[in-house]
Amino acid sequence: MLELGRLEDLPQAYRDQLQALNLVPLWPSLRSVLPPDLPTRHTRPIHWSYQALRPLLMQAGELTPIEKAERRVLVLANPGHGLEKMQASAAMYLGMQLLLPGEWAPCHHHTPNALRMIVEGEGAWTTVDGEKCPMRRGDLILTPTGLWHEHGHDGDQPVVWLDVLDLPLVYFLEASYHVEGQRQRVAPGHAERAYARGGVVPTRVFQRSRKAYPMLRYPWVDARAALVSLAEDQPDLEAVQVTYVNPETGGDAQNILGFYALMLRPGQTLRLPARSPATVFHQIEGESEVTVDTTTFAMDGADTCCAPGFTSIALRNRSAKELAFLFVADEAPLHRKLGLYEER
Ligand code: 1HN
Repeated sequence: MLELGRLEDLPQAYRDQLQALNLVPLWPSLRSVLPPDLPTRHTRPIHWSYQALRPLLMQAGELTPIEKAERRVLVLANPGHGLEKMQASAAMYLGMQLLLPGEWAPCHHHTPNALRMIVEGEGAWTTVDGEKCPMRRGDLILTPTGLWHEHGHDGDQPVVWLDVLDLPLVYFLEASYHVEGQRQRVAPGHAERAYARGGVVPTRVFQRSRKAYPMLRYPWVDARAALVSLAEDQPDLEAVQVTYVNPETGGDAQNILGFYALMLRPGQTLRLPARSPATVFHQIEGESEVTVDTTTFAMDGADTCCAPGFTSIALRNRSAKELAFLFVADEAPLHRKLGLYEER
């Protein structure tokens, strides 16, 4: 490969003149923005233990009232990006949010897309675009760009969920902002009932317009049952995985990030190809092991980890008897839309 000139090779007076005119020579930086064969990734393989973070999240509940937080969240930040950037990967933000009994996280909407994966507790709900969605372990609730949302809690135990947002990307695009609103009026209907079975969708006889996001809550009982029946139907299927989709289009549930649920049979090891997007794993049930290139994480209940793009990933169910279930989030829809998606 051609050896390129360095900045120091240029006379200081010349460099000063460039700087005064807001000009930069490309060649000293060309290799760093366009490295050979493999992109530079700031995203590091990182694991966040739920057992370790939970006491600190509960402490946040004592230290900071909801009125002083709006959203009481500990961000799962990737040190490779710098903790202050609050990024798990180039496009993904992750946070563990705590809502205590009786609390209300006020209504707003914003440009980044959000998703909740419920971790523990009962009795909380989030109202998205007028639909009141109960929150139970493993449920996935979409909060797509621009839709009003607020969280409340009528139960008697803390409720915790994992937030996944495309905030780093939207912020990078200088398109991130929010709008405050009033408590929503709850409309009748729960789309997960209207879209309860695969293969059939409601016929729109009188209703002309279609919602961009027809289904907001994806109950864990249904996703889990889909995985179990897929595994029973196809005993030789290696990757027992389902994609959370928009039931009207069959496309990804949201535009930027992709969401999936994956089942590992007892003792199973699943090797995934290296792909361009970064991936996040969250243990819903059972215990597994995630190996990213040469780094191995033991995943216990509600643990979360991330893998940079272009790494090889192996998933292993650590139990010889029990099934293991993982929630997976990635940047694949974004990479596909941009024409950047690769598998190696
Ligand atoms: C947000 O609006 C929520 O609505 C959670 O619960 C996390 C992180 C960054 C920006 C907005 C929520 C968020 C957020």
